[in-house]
Amino acid sequence: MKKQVVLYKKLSPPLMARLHEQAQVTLIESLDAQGLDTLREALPRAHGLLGASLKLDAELLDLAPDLEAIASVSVGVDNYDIDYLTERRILLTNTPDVLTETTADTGFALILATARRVVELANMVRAGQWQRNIGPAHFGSDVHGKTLGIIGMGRIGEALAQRGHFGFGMPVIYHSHSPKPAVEQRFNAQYRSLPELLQQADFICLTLPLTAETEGLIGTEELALMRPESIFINISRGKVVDEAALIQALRAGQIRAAGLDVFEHEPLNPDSPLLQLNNVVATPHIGSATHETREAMARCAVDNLLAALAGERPANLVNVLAWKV
Ligand code: 8YV
Repeated sequence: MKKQVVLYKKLSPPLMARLHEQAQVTLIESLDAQGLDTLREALPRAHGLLGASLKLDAELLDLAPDLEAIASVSVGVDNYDIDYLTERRILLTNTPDVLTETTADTGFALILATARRVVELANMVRAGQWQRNIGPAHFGSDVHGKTLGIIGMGRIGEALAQRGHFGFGMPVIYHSHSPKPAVEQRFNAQYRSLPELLQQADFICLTLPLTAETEGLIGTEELALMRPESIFINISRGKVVDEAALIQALRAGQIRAAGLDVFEHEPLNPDSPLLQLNNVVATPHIGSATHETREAMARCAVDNLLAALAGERPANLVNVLAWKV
């Protein structure tokens, strides 16, 4: 008897075919109100779930008494109640590694776009306002040789350090749970306390997960430590930052600019004050959003789910305590 799998994210035809071979598949086409109703109707028979960007809490998962595994098409797992899942012995898997390089590329895209005012000046050209040679009023800031500060030295932080060190000759400083000797050796990176990093870095990049510990990590006090010429980059989660404090700091010129791929609430409200600021580059959570990487993530999630449903330990198990001993 095939296990019942509920998908709330569309997969490519090859991956759909692979799943259909191994499981009875229900696809939730979209996560609008109707889609969520369909999901609720499907949960009572579900053994496996696969998708992303949906808060799967106890209220929803209590509807799934036979659920064995959830395969998230993401590296971040802040939208899951991990203690609840572990208590119920529901395996949660994610897709690290396959998205590391692409997400670090996004981080550097924001560093360059924000420092060199690419979006603002490209829009000026598009609006037909390029009337004479560019002068100081339109100058940006150099990236090469500037100090790259990385908060959260995991896989993505390391990939960002690699780009800064080898690609742009940037001295790398970092703050993390604990010192990372291998990173220090590879990239000549130096550990700093959070206040020291905020005071010393020219580019301050958030690459850490959203947890109870990191929520609101960057607030008014932390922003006040940054220098007026510093640039703030967030490719982690929006709620790691007090967004109202960031807006205030940008408006007051406490920092030069911000490159943001994530926000407290997504999609970002079109009326957000962030979008009224020329020194903000805002992208719609495109961290891992390339054809190649999203396919690799989905493939990884399918591998994880099929392994879990077959009673095998999946490669990317998040809540290891849920694994039967
Ligand atoms: C996407 C991400 O939001 O992996 C994550 O944690 O934030 C991004 O890759 C996610 O993969 C949704 O598809």
